[in-house]
Amino acid sequence: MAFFQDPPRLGNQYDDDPMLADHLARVAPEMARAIEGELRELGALSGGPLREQSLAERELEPVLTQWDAWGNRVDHIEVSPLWKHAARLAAEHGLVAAGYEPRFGAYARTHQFAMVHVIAPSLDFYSCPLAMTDGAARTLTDSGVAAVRPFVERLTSRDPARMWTSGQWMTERTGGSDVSTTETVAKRDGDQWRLFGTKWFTSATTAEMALTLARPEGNGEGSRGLALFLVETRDAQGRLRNIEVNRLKDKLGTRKVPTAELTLAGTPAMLVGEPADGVRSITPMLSITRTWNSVGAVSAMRRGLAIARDYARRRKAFGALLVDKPLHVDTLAQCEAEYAGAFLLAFRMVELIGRREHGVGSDDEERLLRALTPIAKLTTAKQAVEVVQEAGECCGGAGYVEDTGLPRVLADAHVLPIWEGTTNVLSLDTLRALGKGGAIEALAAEIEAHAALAKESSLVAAAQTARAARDHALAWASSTMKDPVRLEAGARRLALTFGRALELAYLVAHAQWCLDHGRGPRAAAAARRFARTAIDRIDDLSAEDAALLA
Ligand code: MFK
Repeated sequence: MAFFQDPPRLGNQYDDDPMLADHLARVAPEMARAIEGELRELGALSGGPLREQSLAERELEPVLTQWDAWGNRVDHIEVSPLWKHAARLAAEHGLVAAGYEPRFGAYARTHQFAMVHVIAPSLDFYSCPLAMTDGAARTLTDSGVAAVRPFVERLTSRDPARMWTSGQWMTERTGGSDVSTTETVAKRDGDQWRLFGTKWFTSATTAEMALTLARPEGNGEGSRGLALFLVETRDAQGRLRNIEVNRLKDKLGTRKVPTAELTLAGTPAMLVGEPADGVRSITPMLSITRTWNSVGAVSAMRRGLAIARDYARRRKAFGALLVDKPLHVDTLAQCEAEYAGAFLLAFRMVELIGRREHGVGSDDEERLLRALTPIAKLTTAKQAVEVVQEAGECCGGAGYVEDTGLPRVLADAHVLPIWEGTTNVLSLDTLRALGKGGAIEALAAEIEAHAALAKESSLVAAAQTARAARDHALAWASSTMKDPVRLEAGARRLALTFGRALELAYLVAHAQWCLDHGRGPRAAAAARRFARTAIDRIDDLSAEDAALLA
């Protein structure tokens, strides 16, 4: 009888992994009980029909039709059936709205992102437009401009017929990182403005609106001369409003996301706030999308591990199941520990956003959150690429064959360290955040507060490792403060050290709680394993490093 490998299968993506349930039970037990049914429902969809639909539609990518048969410019983008389904599901389950609803008070964001964590890996990256929609809702709300309220109501609606999504058009040919060089010009036209320019990376171009930056005519150079604008993409007849879609990007991953190059040829736009300081005005968008990126990284790791773990229980080699092979166990255990640490870092950030948005966060928490956002984004994105790569490798050659669906998980994960700010840009943003008074102290205290919760001896030892990495980072930062070249060169290592020290401290606290509450030894094993990996990444640029580039 010829051998055929049993393919990996997914179960309920909520029940399958204790991490989310344990976390919710620890931080918000009442809410955990209230939303369990909803999460289980999403978990069944995520592990079952949605995943099957995603696999079945693997080759259905967005199609841009620029002209109709009669020579009219139409620029219609047809997205996949799963994307249309995802739009309805996102509205009905409140994947954006839940973050703005009063039901769970300061835990509204935890509720929202718990759902996102469970469902996102089966939505073919529909999380991209949802992230920007959430970011736009936050940015417009924070602007305090009354005229934008109807748009916020649309973005946070649970009615699929009313809910809008928003794009974020920031990147131009001059760059996605240095936004200050934006070339798009805004000209006054009566009561409104018109935008002229090219947007080079506009994801989810099918959105009904977008937030964008442009330079009002006569403004000076640099980011202070930019302003924030809201664009409604279509008129009442559904025609694009002086927007041309030049091309869809041919990307490595996120191929279901219609990412386009656009020309704005007199596009009507509403100024949001003052006609200047647009970068500062759009920063709430950046903070929210970076949070989505972190949760997306964690849920991508979870999906990779769910597949690899199931495969290890089905695949026999050299006379035994992979799950019984010590080297395979060693590989997967490391991935599980990375996932657990990343999960707690991302969801702590989520918790702090909820506290801030409900007015219960302290000033120290505010400073902490500002620093945690770039640190969590850059740390979890790098972890996701590594873990998802290992998970694919755990499936051998099958992990490299497109119609298993496995390479897609890896290709998609590669966007995480790039999208919404690269690792280096976020490392520099970490320096910017830590440069504000009290931020570094708030970060150090956060690590201490969680490390101090350890009681079990091996967790106490793990907590010491987190403290030692933190103290080395603090000492390096203080000795480097007056040396901008050294500081910049070490910024990534500093951010990663803080990121990993935070993850370890959170793991220790979570593991102790799990031991105390009969939730098993799994989290403690993750904490101990994580403590044995490189937490402290502090090092200096050497004089000979530049020679490597010569
Ligand atoms: C899913 C499908 C994906 C498809 C493929 C996608 C591929 C990639 C496509 C992309 O291009 S994504 C890229 C998106 N772009 C970014 O995320 C921007 C990255 N760059 C940065 O984040 C820069 O740090 C930044 C543009 C913000 C630098 O701008 P500036 O103007 O040089 O910074 P400046 O002058 O330091 O900051 C201006 C103000 O904003 C300051 O406030 P004040 O005026 O009150 O002093 C800053 O403190 C504030 N600020 C800057 N960053 C902040 C912030 N405030 C809060 N949080 C932040 N992160």
